[in-house]
Amino acid sequence: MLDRRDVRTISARAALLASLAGVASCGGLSAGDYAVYRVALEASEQAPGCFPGDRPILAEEYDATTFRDGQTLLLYLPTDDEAVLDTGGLVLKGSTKDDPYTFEGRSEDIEFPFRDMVTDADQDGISDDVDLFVDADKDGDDDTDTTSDRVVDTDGDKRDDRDELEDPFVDADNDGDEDRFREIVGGTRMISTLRVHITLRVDGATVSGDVTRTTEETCDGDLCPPHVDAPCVDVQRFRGVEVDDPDLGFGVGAQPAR
Ligand SMILES: [Ca+2]
Ligand SMILES: [Ca+2]
Ligand SMILES: [Ca+2]
Ligand SMILES: [Ca+2]
Repeated sequence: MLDRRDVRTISARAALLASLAGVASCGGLSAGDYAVYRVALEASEQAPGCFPGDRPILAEEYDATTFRDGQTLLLYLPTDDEAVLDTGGLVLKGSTKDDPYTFEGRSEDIEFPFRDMVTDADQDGISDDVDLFVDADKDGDDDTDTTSDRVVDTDGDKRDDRDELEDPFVDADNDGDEDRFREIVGGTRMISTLRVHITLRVDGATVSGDVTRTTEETCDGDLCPPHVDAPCVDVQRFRGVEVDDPDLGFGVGAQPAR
């Protein structure tokens, strides 16, 4: 089981290996070239943040396996500077200037969890409870001041819109929806981030490296929970060999391998 210090140590080691490798070219590939590798992935090592409440489930600490997951990696160079790694499920971009190769991908999923149905008669997006000037009938007079604005009747049914008992349904635009209410979305955002980082060391016809997946939940706004779980860092190491004359099928119409 990895803790954060272990993750940092691995990162430091990876950086050291990268610097020791120097500036030698990555496998001698240039624009238009590709290489296919079949690799065996070890069981993943997960940081405490991958478990509910950041607490690893005790029994899982004793889990062990010597089985490996098999995966095919396709490395190709669209340009002399750009390296792309297709893992079958994800396609990640990297640079040919890195040795070993490093590939990065990142996605963000943003949710606005707080929504509320409020009165917003003038539909300006500000709840009328806190709206300093409400003017649904657009006559320039504040609807909340019954002295200056004596009648507000946007749907022309001769019933004052401000009194829900007098006018129980206001629908000036005839779309079947009540005009005085509106769903307001709170400013608080929950952000789910996935980052994938792959290091790929090419040594002749063999490869090795690691896949680090980091998933993180963060919150931005006034209504955030006091505690958000630590990021889940999941590391899988792999080793493999280059496959000569691979029989590959991709995308639409691709034939499954036999
Ligand atoms: Ca309003
Ligand atoms: Ca008005
Ligand atoms: Ca009315
Ligand atoms: Ca309406």
